[in-house]
Amino acid sequence: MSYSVRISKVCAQEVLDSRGNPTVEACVMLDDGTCASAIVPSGASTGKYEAYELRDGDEERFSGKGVLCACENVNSVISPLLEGMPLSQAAVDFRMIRRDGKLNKSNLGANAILAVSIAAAKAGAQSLHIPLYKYIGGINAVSLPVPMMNILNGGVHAKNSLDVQEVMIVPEGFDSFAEALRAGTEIYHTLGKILSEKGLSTSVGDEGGYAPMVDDLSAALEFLINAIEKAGYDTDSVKLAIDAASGEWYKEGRYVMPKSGAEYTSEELCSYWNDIRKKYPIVSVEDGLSEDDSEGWRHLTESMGHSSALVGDDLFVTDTKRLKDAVKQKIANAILIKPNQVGTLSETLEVMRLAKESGYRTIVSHRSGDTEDTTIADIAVGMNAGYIKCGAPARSERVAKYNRLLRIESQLGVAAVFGSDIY
Ligand code: 2PG
Ligand code: MG
Repeated sequence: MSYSVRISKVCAQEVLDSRGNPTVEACVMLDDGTCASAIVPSGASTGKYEAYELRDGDEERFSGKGVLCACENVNSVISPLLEGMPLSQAAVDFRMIRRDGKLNKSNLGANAILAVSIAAAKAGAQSLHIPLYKYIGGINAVSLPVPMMNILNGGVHAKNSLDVQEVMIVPEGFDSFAEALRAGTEIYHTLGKILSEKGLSTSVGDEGGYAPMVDDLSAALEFLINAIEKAGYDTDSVKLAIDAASGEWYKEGRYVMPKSGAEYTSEELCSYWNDIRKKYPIVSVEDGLSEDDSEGWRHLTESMGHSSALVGDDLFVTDTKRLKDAVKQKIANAILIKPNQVGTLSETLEVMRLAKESGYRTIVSHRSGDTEDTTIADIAVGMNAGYIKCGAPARSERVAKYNRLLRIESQLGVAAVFGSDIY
């Protein structure tokens, strides 16, 4: 889409994310007086093929995590590059990509580029007086994603005993997003009560899920099933999902779990996931194997692909080329979508289109370090993604996305459709 409005200025400033780490907020101004801003999130269990997050490395400020360089790149390189150009998302994004010149956007920083890319989309929507999801998806943007709610945290997101990073509930058997969110939230509160009755901690991890000292994954899953039932629901309508983030465990061809000390070969870990899948109502396993274990992924897809979503997060890093290769090799059947893994909105939408054409499910996702920015909710609706992953219904940066989806659902009214992969 191209408009007669032009970009008049772009600027950025350093703000904080939910872990208190600095991040980039960019603002795009148009010549019709529109001004819109966006803030980028930041991961902890980052995939090794992700786009480059530019940080200052000055140990005197925020232990080296400052982003003044990235902000300066917006103010003194990107702004002059875009000033005066007509607002067209693809043109804006590709001009920045070309100027950066590196595949991983390490010159300007993917954090600098993405903040501008998303702010440009918001400015476009605002200038046309339409919501962001409509700007992204036009008249097709009607479907609300099923929330995958990470209510029990482990891995590098929590200081507890659980090696698996996320244990989620998936309330999919409901008529609306609002009903699904209500169920998920009631289950979350019930889980809190169960844990505290057992004398376990109800303090939370980075994504708002509880982080108790549980024995292992089976114990965590049992807690969730108990909470689902005690809250008055059942496992026909509320399923389970996990994000193993197993790339964190992969050392010289073996999986070594840092907390429990357990060790697996790729084949053993595959069998473990298959066993867990048989015992529990699990519909999705994310990063069950490392991004560097393609042989293992092939094996996992053959053995489990018919019965579960096998989601590639670190495996794909929201990259079209990596997804294309996987489609050819028949690896995984679902992709996690994180705009900051690739660095522009245009590339994010491109990989989502490819996923849909290739029959892969799409799950739009937050990062463990996130902010009040709710763009991923609009991307999920705009692209009719089957699912969204944005943590527990606790901590404002997570709840902001859920609240945005509630508002979108009300706005769509009878046109709203809830459910996975309808289109
Ligand atoms: C993940 C994400 C979000 P991080 O692994 O899926 O839950 O974590 O942002 O730390 O990569
Ligand atoms: Mg993940």
